[in-house]
Amino acid sequence: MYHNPIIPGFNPDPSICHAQGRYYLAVSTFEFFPGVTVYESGDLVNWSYCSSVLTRESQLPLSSCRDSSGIYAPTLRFHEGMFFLVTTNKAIPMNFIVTSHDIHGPWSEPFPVSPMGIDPSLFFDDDGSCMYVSNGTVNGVKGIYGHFINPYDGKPKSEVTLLSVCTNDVTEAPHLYKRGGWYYLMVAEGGTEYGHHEMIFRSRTILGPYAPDPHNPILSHVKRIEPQVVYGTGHADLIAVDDEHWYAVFLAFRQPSRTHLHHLGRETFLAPVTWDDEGWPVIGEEGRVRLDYEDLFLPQQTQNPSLLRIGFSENLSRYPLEKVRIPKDACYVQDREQGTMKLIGDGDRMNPTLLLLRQPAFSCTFTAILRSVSLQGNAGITAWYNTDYFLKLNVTDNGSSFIVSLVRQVHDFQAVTETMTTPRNDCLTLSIIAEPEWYTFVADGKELGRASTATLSTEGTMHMSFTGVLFGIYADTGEAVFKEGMSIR
Ligand code: 6LW
Repeated sequence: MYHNPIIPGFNPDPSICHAQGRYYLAVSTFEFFPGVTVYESGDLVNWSYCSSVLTRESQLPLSSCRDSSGIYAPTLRFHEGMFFLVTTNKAIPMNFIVTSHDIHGPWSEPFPVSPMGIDPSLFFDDDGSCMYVSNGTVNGVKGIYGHFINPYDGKPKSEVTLLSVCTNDVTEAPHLYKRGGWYYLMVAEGGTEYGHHEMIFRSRTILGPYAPDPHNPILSHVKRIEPQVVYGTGHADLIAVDDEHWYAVFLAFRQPSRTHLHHLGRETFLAPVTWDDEGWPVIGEEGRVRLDYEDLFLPQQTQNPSLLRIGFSENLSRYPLEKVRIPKDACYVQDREQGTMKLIGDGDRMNPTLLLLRQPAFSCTFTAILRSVSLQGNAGITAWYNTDYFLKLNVTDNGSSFIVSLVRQVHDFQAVTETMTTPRNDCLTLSIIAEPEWYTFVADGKELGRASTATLSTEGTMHMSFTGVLFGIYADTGEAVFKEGMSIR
């Protein structure tokens, strides 16, 4: 029995590989730093944070990155003892590969690969050759293109070949597989929103021509069937546990309530894949997937991915913490002995001082404990979508009391809607209580106010908005000390 999403919250564009007895799954991270989050699992259903791939500014130059630009969909592969990750930095733009013998890194400096197009992918054939595949437009023809490369330096080894013409306006996330003497080319179509779906083609030779599966799409929730919670299924990657048992990981988003909006972002789902008599894969139940699966082949899901507690006395690289664009190390002062984290805000709107964790469930509570704010400081906790959309429980210290405010940033408008004063005790517990339609902000046990989750919905946050809500602590100006840690429960 397992429950979807297997990796909840903002974890889109999953790509999976198997290495040394474990499964590793990489997701895209856009303007967030570090880049490309990797999760690991021994059984496909219980996942935990493993590592992040792009951890140095030289690998992840995001200074000119607008919101939802930066790192687009990655593909993660393992071949002859080496991990290969290929992805796009939209902010430059550049497609590149990084390699590492160890999934925990350090990963190599990026080396570029072309042609440019998004969602690049690598396929290692039985003879060890490596094909690089991506979408793109060559000589005015929009399609999926492939050519052989040296995966250790990205250099081309053959001409670029058109594998498949795009018949849909948006065709992306191409992945190649081999089974039973066929090469399969799987792609997502329709854009990553409500029209998203997955198609498959096959050929006896890697260069094509690729013929479509007569049952396409092989994954689609485009047709609304009430009651519907899961939307936008697509961007899939396949994994074989053995010859008979195949699974697909893919992205989808959940709509929690009567509002036709979603704010957790695109999440990672898992569904069984069966092969029909003609040798075509079927994802889920003829392309529809469920939240709950009773899968006797897989073990029981025992981990609750929505609970997280991190302590400031711990090594924080064990946790999927994110910052934005180019974080400044000097603005984060962790004292592991004291179990505190001092944040220093320098008023830099584009590279703010904050420490974020993805919101993993519609209903959950995020809590942090503030010990002090000094030097005309503004600090607190936030429900963060991006630099133009966030909610903050902001605290200032006037020497005798804490002043707590609810700050809302929506589009180009910022307002302080509620304010209260609390006694200046040793510390101040701050919480965001999330429910499907509301965030309630609480300081010192007292409810300050609530804000609609619609404020932070992907639909409401402008065109080309690909991320989701994260919770965290921040300091905009001055210094703030947080103690113990942060928790989501
Ligand atoms: C991703 C691509 C997409 O690379 O959005 O619209 C990009 N589709 O598959 C960001 O997730």
